[in-house]
Amino acid sequence: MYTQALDIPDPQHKPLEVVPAAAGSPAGQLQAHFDARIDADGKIEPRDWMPEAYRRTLLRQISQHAHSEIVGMLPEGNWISRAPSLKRKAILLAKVQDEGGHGLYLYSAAETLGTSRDQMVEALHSGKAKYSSIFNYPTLSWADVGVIGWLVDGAAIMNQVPICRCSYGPYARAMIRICKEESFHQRQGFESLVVQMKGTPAQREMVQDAVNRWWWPVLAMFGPPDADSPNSAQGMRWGIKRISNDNLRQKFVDATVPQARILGVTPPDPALRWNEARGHHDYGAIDWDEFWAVVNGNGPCNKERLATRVKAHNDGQWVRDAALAHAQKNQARQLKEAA
Ligand code: FAQ
Repeated sequence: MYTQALDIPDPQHKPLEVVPAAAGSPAGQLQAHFDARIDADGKIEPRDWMPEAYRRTLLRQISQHAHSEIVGMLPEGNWISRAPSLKRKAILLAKVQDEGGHGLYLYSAAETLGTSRDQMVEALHSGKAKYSSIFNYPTLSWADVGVIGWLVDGAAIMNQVPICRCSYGPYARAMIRICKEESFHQRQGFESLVVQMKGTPAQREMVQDAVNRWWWPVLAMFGPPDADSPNSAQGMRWGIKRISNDNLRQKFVDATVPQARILGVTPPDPALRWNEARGHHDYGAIDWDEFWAVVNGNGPCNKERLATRVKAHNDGQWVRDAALAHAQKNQARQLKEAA
């Protein structure tokens, strides 16, 4: 349903404004080399010189992204033991496991920028690091699991396909596999909803109720409007961000409205209509006060999500200790054999 074909160039994307190198200075030459590579749409690799601000921006975005995948396991994870059939349970288990895998690829990509997994996990657990607002909303019914696949994974793919062309090699390569898996996730969510919509009136109502609750938080997931997005301009000049928050949101609405029609659900937005002149759907105002409240830790489930993550991490300490002891034993044995 969603493919790499979604990744059309953003007409507002401006090429990097090359900072002139201070003639002959080694720092200037490094900067000029970096700028030229970005300008030529080349890749920056971990051992390449990069400006400190580029490294910090990537670290911020990739670690936030990794945390989102890990915290994102929780809302759907709540339904693994309550899935309505063995088939749905197996699918959900695999999906949640995939999200864990995405978090791990992304932590690995972030580690290439010179930070440790422990530092990133500590930032998440202490509440310093951000993760996606969307995972602070509750999953109240089984229909929520389908709607997360359809809408949340759908929004995630829309945002992430352009990151496959990110200028930082390890992030771009991680995203290729992640997007393939997210595409499967989105389809399974849609398929689950198709089945529910063919069910009883109560099942159809349950799906509509889930759509009503998730629609607006999903639109907010793309981030603040371009005019209020402090990181966008630089991120786009560096080739980290390829399409702006508002343009991605618009692409998502345009792609999703026909899917809603096929399903037989109505997005909860009276202002939603096709605008022939613009060639896009118009949509109503997003509640940005709610978005910032959630981002700043005051959403419906922020405290519960963090507490669950911290507990899972602490409960797993014995596994990390055992793995470390095993590795140390193996290393000692190998040294002895080599001696
Ligand atoms: N939630 O200046 P911008 C998924 C923050 S993965 C929380 O526009 P930027 C898979 C932003 O960090 C979902 N905070 O920032 C899945 C910044 O704060 P900072 C995650 C948000 O970086 C599916 C401030 O607002 N995806 O769903 C949010 O240029 C199903 C100003 O914003 C990614 O992370 C938000 N929604 O653009 C898993 C993709 N939006 O750091 C399980 C990669 C903005 O300055 C089940 N990330 N903020 O303190 C990106 O593409 C970008 O980082 C954006 C934000 C677009 C999220």
